Amino acid sequence: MERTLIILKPDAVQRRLVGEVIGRFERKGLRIAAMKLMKISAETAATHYADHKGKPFYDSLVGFMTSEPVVAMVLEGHKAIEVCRKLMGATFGFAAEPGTIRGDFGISNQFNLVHGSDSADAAKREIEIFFAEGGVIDYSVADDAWNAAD
Ligand code: 3AN
Repeated sequence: MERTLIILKPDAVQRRLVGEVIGRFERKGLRIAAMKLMKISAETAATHYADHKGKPFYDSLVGFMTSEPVVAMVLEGHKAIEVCRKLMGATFGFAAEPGTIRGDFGISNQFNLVHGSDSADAAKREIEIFFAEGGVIDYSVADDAWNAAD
């Protein structure tokens, strides 16, 4: 079992796509291990996007992510990181394949609805940033064994 940090960005919340996007992750076979509606502070955004500091879109990205509430969640499941990235689609909405979240609901570069950790190291780091106070719940679901079987 693997965990990943997913953020439904301000555009997903503003466009009332929270249920639609979470539904796609759930239907695929991932379970919610933690979830909260929150406003991201400037400090949290700077820590989370430290790798992008200095890039031309950095200030606008941090401004966008801190502008309105987001839903931060930890999803858990077999190969959760890769599965979520595939469901999300390519970074830019205009390039993302139809059938993916970004491909179906957006056309923008930066307003691309959802963030998902891109590696195991990133997932660990990002879960610690967004759920520093804890709140990630360990539990199992009935089909865990089916999903993890070869
Ligand atoms: P992903 O979210 O697919 O992992 P990253 O990590 O390369 O993509 O970029 C993080 C976020 O920064 C993206 N989700 C997007 O919102 C924004 N971003 C990345 N590249 C650009 C760009 N060239 N112009 C505007 N925004 C960008």
